[in-house]
Amino acid sequence: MTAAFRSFLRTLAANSALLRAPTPPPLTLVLGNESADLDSMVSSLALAYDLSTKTPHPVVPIINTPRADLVLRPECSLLLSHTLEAAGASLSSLTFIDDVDLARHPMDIWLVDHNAPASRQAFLEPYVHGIVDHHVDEGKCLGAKERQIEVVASCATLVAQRLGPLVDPDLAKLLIAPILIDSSNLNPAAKRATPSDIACVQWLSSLVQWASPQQPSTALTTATLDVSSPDDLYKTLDSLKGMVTHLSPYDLLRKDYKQWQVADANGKAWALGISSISFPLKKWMKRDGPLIEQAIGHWIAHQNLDMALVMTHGKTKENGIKVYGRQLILAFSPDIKEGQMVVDKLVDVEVLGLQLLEKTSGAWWFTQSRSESSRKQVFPAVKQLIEGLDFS
Ligand SMILES: [Mn+2]
Repeated sequence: MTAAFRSFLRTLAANSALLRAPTPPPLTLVLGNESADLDSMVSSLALAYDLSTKTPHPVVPIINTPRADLVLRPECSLLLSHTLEAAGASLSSLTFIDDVDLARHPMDIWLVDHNAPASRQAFLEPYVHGIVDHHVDEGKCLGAKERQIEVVASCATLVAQRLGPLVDPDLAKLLIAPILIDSSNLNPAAKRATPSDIACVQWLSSLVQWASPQQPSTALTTATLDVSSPDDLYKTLDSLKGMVTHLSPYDLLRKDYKQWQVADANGKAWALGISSISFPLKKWMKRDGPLIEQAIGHWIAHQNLDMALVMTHGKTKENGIKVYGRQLILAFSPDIKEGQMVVDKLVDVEVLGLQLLEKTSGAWWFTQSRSESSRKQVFPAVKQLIEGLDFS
């Protein structure tokens, strides 16, 4: 069994090269979402393996972010290199979005960890053959032969269930990682893990070949995944994921980012971008102060956004106790004159529970009292708000 997943990993580089051939043969592409977090990367790799056992032609997982951005996600590069190197492959075997021109030869596509192509990939919609996702259904790609959309903490849970008996120790370790990360280690207080995620972690954990606990623990600078328990795996990856203090405000904005086009009641398309940043606002403000607002302005200009939401989260000390909290910064393109009206509607959105901290010249700064609401809940709410906007 072990050999099957490992041999799949060893075919990745050659199959990726087929994509760039002058006349590529029939291929199936498995596309993760453009935030390219651990869940998306693992899910596209594992679903590609699952599909490869059911179709005669090559299946290529595609990481939906430029290759250079992998350094912004050290937890992803550690887990992927650990998995690939065990099989005799490497990170260079993977295909990133800037390695291919999807518009050149559109092919059979599976979307994983999202259910509507990113706005700049909207041309792919007619080619979407299947969907495996855990976000709110955006009602796109209705022609797909298979649409599996279930609300669980991690899309990797759904992919693991599909794989079933195909899961070997390597795959189990790969798949359990995003489920632990997305559910805050199955912490009930985080209100993420569903019974499916919990059952899946139990099952996968029993398959992983954990290292013996006697091994000395290593410092973070030489983070290793030869860990002895799911707790250790979670802690190692989570600390890497939380290592954001070396990133500039601009890199923080692009590290975990998604963008959409949403039409308002008059048919005007709004370009909406949402950055998710694991850095509590208080600490970030202390570090970067006015540079934050400046970076958001540059990001809006660079991405051509009408509206930017910057969601920050993390633990801060309140009266000596560490408390998890979320905050939100909202900013608009200078061309948008209706900003204050949008803000007035946004503070009424229940799923957010916003309280205004401050209004500066270019942004509104809030605490988000509904700290369980991540981008997965916030985007549909903001989408609905924009769809209802009528400034005529
Ligand atoms: Mn996900």
